[in-house]
Amino acid sequence: MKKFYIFVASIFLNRQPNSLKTNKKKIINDPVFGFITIQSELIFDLIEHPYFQRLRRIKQLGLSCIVFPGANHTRFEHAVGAVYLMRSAISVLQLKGVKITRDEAEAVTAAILLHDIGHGPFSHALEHSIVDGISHEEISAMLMEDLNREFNGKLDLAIRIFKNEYPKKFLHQLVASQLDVDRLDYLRRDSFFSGVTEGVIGSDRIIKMLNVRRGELVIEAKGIYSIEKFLISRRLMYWQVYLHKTVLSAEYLLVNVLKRAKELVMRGKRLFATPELEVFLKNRITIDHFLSGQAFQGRSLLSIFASLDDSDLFASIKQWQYEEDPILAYLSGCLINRKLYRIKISKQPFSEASVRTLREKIRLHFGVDETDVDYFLVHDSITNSAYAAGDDQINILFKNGKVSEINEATDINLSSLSQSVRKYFICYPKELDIK
Ligand code: DTP
Repeated sequence: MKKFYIFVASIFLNRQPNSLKTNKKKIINDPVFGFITIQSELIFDLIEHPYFQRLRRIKQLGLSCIVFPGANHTRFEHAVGAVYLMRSAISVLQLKGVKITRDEAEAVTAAILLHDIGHGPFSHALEHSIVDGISHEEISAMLMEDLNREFNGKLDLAIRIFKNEYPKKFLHQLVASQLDVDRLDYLRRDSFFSGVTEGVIGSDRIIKMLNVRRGELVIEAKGIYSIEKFLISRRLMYWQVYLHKTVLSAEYLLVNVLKRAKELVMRGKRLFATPELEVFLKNRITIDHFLSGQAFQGRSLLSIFASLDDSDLFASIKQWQYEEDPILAYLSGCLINRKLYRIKISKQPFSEASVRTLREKIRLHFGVDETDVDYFLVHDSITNSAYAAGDDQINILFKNGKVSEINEATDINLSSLSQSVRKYFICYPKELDIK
């Protein structure tokens, strides 16, 4: 009878009752790694959960697909790929005599599966636009705590590992460090889907070379060339794909669309939006709203966030092209029809005089107030460093037992990869170009 009630309740909740499923095994056909078998019941149940299924609707690379049309893969397959690599890493380390218990293996796998669960629509592109002052890692941690309550504490250890509160530091390093399985998966995957072969790395070789010394992850010296290639690939992928100038132009347009929609809604205008998106348009959501457990429309903010995805944004933006507000209509139309702003990149900041001239041109061309010029002009800088030596450095283990940081261990000069590279950019509508 109890099973029957669970079954009926699950129909109303539009969920299949996991407790009634007998065969909790899954084989996922991944285009990068082939067939990935999910053997653990906990991992199976987490994958089935709506919080995780939402990742199918969040693009891994925000709007990179506007330049690389194949780059439509999602956070879902990235997380599953990272699980596959985590399993390989665990087996390699166990074979080398590193003690990892069955519970630890399951927990570190759950941690990597859920590490990106806190990403919002379009991943990094809107990270600070949807919610202010809180990172996706912090939201991932909150969602894990929420799942942990639902899973009766089965994620206790996974959360400690994720937050680096567990004594075996190398387990956390496999999830989040300069050489974690997150990066090993995303470089290969993003390279595969974007078609940019510069990102291909020898993840198999790197994993085979993993070891642990004094509780921390190290790479055996034979793997040094694979690490050099990994660092260079990361640098190339950042500049060639993630921070490609046209991708930046599109992502800032998206940021401005959302900013304008918020401004109008806060002034009392009614705009087309799903109930979930409406909460984020009507309120300036900060970390405090999450921490205080504030509810909106009778639902917790966390559960509202956990049902927001790319489709909420795209359906609205399609509609906003026809809004009476000319700025929102213009920005939305530009994004939907790929009429992207011109973007210029420079190693030096753009002169104040040139920015002032451009602002004036925009004001006259569009007939907008000085404050609204910012919707048509983006003027900022971007930075990236492929590797940041520090507490969380990549360490190489030599045959004699000596451990050295990669920069000391390698015979080439990798120091430029540790430098933070800054580039300045300016974006504005193409029709303003001087003919
Ligand atoms: P990292 O490990 O590189 O420090 P992270 O924020 O911890 O980065 P994530 O997995 O959340 O790790 O993000 C990395 C992924 O997001 C990877 O697929 C590259 C992509 N990415 C990063 N920045 C951008 C961007 N501005 N636009 C598009 N994609 C991006």
